[in-house]
Amino acid sequence: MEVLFVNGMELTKSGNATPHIGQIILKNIISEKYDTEILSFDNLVAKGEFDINKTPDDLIDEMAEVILEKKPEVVGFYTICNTFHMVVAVSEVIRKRNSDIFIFYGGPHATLTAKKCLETFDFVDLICLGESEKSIMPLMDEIFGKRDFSSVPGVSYRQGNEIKQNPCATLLTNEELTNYTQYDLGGVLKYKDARVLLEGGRGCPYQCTFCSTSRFWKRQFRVKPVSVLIKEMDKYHEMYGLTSFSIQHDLFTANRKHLVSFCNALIEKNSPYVWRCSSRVDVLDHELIELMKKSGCLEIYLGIETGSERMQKIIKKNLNLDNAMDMINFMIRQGIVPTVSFIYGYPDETIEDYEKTLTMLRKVFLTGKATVQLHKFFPLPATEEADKVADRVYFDFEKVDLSILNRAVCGKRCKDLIKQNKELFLQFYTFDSEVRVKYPYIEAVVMLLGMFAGRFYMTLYQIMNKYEIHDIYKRYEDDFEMLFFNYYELVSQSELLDKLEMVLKKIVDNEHNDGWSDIFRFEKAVFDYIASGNKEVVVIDFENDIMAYLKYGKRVKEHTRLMLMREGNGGIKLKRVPVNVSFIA
Ligand code: B12
Ligand code: SF4
Repeated sequence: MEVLFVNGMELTKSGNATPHIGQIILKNIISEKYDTEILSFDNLVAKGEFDINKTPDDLIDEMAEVILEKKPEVVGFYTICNTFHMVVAVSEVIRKRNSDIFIFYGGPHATLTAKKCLETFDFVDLICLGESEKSIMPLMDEIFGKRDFSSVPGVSYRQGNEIKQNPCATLLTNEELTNYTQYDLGGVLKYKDARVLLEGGRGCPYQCTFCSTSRFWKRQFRVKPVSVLIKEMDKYHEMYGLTSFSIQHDLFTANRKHLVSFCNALIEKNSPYVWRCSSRVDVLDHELIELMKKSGCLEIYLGIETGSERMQKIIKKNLNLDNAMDMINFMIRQGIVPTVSFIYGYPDETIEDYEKTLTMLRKVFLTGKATVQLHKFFPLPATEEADKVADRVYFDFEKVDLSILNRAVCGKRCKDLIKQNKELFLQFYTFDSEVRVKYPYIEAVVMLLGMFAGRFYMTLYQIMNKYEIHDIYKRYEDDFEMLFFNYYELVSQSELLDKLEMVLKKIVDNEHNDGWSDIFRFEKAVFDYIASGNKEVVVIDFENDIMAYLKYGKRVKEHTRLMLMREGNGGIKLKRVPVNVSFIA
């Protein structure tokens, strides 16, 4: 094997098998000349072909072993903030085991930390900066040729004791992007119901202070021509029968004219496709949302980031929050599901700002039709927000954001790397602020809201309707702390859900005077019945009239008996029966 591209080093138990668009494009470019393969460890985990039940340090050796077994001459790693330590640790082992292998990096994290990375790790031979389509072939020709990189665009490399950085090639135009479509998503798409990751284009014209996208793509917004996008969708449909698309672009909706013609084209051809994308509320309006829905848009990811007008300005997101709520509500009325994402723990955030975020998050949750996310701010290298705290951060393994570091596979070697190289691993460092000290485990609450929104919506609705999120947090802080610390020790998703359910039950039992226990019991019974596949009739008694609650949202204290039964199509039916009727098994 000549070239091996490596990605997917999260190694979570659930296994994240999404194919990586960038590496597929690069592989396609060089495959005509070089024997090239892509290796995703997360994909192997998902397929049960890479066992992660080993000590974290053994996992590093094991990953290096899998790479070495393929006997590559060149190994290129995709780098992203959350797994950069794994990439570095694995690279070090590879170099020790076989010093002939050329090791190079690409992707956001290495691009944004290139100079420091090459200065620090002598086993990294070269870094490709940013967009790499125009660099990859000349680079390969030099690696397999004279190894004179001086004329390869957009690379940084070591020459003697000096770090050289070549100017980047011009970024791809909308039309040029068209040349880099990857129909065979690495052979991963086998299932008819799979969701295709379709590259919509690149670059976001905004410059939020916590985000690294603007630096990476140089704020140059590009979008693939409508005819090309539709052709790609048709091709996936033709090849695999696929109809569900996830359009990958930080801001697919930035160009109104393009978006309108994309939607109209789908409507005109009466397409069977459904699609999702990311957007900002301030580039949308009612008319556009209606059109998007009509053309098959099912979900829109919205980064609202903060519920405080003051913080909106500080992080340069500059959203009008009344308009944001209006757009969210309008999407819901149209039948589009918004995923609304917030961040807390920014350097300049006060308790007042933060509580405004929680209040807005609660408002969104109470719509009953949106997914909410809350992330802890982490300082991404080369961003404006990170600069504000770079001199007062410290590394505390227990305080790293749950969504950024998979602690279960971060062992001594990786921890040492992180501790010794603050600048390169700033994203795993933390700092104190009044909000971060007062609410250290708040993500666990939002996890509860997110993971249980479908299963226990009415129960959660009752709780959220009565209490502000920060009040609930304070009442059950110890339970949330336990959950947080156990998070990565839990063997499976179902174990995590069981623990979450226990916390929810505790809240419900403590507040039993409101009849919440009945609603909780009802939702649990329905879920368990569905999950069990049970075909027998099940009868359950309640202190309250659950049907009245379901119908009118009102609590009526009256002994009720409900019957759950399976329908012919596998669905379930719910029927109220007189309390004096009993069933003989
Ligand atoms: C789609 C996406 C996802 C998908 C991933 C789907 C997939 N497997 O590709 C999902 C939802 C799973 C995801 C998750 C996360 N993501 Co994300 N994601 C994106 C997004 C929006 C688009 C990526 C994309 O496909 N771009 C298009 C392709 C063509 O570009 P590319 O992958 O960068 O590849 C090009 C270059 O990087 C380079 N290249 C890539 N690989 C290599 C390898 C070599 C050897 C070389 C030489 C060059 C090279 O060449 C390619 C062509 O030009 C980007 C933002 C963005 N616009 O890039 C964020 C982004 C990459 N994600 C980010 C983050 C933080 C995450 C999470 C950590 C979030 C979280 N807290 O959970 C997780 C991590 C998951 C993981 N380990 O991969 C950050 C990374 C920041 C950083 N500095 O590292 C970004 C930049 C978003 C941001 N605004 O900050 N993400
Ligand atoms: S957060 Fe979103 S809008 Fe802001 S710069 Fe990043 S991608 Fe653009």
